[in-house]
Amino acid sequence: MKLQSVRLTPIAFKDPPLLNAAGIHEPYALRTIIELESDTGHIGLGETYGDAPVLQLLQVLAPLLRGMDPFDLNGLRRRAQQVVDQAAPAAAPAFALAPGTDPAKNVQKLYSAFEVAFLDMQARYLGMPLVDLLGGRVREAVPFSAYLFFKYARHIDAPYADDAWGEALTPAQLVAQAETMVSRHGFQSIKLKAGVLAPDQEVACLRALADRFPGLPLRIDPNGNWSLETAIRVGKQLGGVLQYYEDPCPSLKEMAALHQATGLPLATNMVVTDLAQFRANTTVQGSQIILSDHHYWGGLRDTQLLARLCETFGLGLSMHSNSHLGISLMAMAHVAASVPLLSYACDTHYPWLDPAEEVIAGGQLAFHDGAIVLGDAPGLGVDIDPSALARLHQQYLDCGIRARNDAAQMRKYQPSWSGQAPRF
Ligand code: GKR
Ligand code: MG
Repeated sequence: MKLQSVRLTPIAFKDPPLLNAAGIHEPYALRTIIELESDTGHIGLGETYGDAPVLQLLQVLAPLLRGMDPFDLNGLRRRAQQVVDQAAPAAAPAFALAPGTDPAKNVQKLYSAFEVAFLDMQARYLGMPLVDLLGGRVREAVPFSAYLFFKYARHIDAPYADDAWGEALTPAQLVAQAETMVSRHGFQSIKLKAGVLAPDQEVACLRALADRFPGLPLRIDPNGNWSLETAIRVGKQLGGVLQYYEDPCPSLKEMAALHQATGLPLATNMVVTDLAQFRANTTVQGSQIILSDHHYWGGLRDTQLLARLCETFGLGLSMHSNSHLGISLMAMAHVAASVPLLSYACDTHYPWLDPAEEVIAGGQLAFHDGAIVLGDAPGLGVDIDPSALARLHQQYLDCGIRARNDAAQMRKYQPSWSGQAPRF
């Protein structure tokens, strides 16, 4: 089997005004959709970042893949490395909250984007679900958590109608958001994206959630926006209700000091995002739970490797998320179903997706009791809806956004906004 065509389509989909430590989501989120086709008529799909710096590298790598055997993952890795080595030095990202914008991860990002599509094609060729190609399923259903955000009712500059979620800035509004999300999808744990309001207000929100959902595991993620002192104070207040405490402080050193001071299990998708940081963490123990993300950890097989390492070093494992569509969700679900160590329900932004903005045939995927249930369809188990892809590509061309920048977007509301962390 040989790769005959490699198509990249940048798309933009509507994204609600979700608040975070760096600022606020823009009216559109960007992704790149990858479609491979082989000389045997098999396809392979992938979904990754759509920001211009990543897209440019993907566009350089894509033609180098034509004629390749899709089983040659080492060949893919070599080519991804060459493309990054030969590229002009990457500029520092304007927006650094999400590890996906970090140019130091470019090889992993490029490799992962196509690795998923290569694996999808391999599995379709062999007529098996991707999870079975990855070694077989250790679970049929992959649990996800409700991912709550503080949010405004409307974007300052969206050319489309307000979303139905409304504003969420108070404990009552946040509880209402959680009720909708939990009753709609059956999630059995809740994560609050924090680092937005004053910490005491966020503590009040978490307490309101604990009162409304007794027994449901709760997490809070201020994305490194709290000083060590604040994180210790809040940790002592919330210790009893937290399943884990996610990235309260910005550095590994502070996370280690926080763990020492509170004994709380700390999770991260910010201070352990590659193997060098993983090694550093084993000596200082700044994080006890790694939130993996195949998009920047180097793909599905490297996620499996990370899971083995977490097992070896006695760490927990779960998954991080950014705004995404169904191809990414299925890639997450297939690899999560293949690793024995999946200690907690994974994060996903998927419930924030407007159903009309999905690119896969058949529309938005459904959660069953908060989980994605893997079927027996070959590969990732999803296909592209060509008309949705064309519409979302047109939206990309029209929207003018070329790289995510939540801080710049926030300056439209608050001109003096810096997005500097830690703010509290
Ligand atoms: O989408 O606003 C967001 C999140 O804050 C995202 O950018 C983070 O990368 O979800 C992520 C996290 O868990 O840190
Ligand atoms: Mg996080």
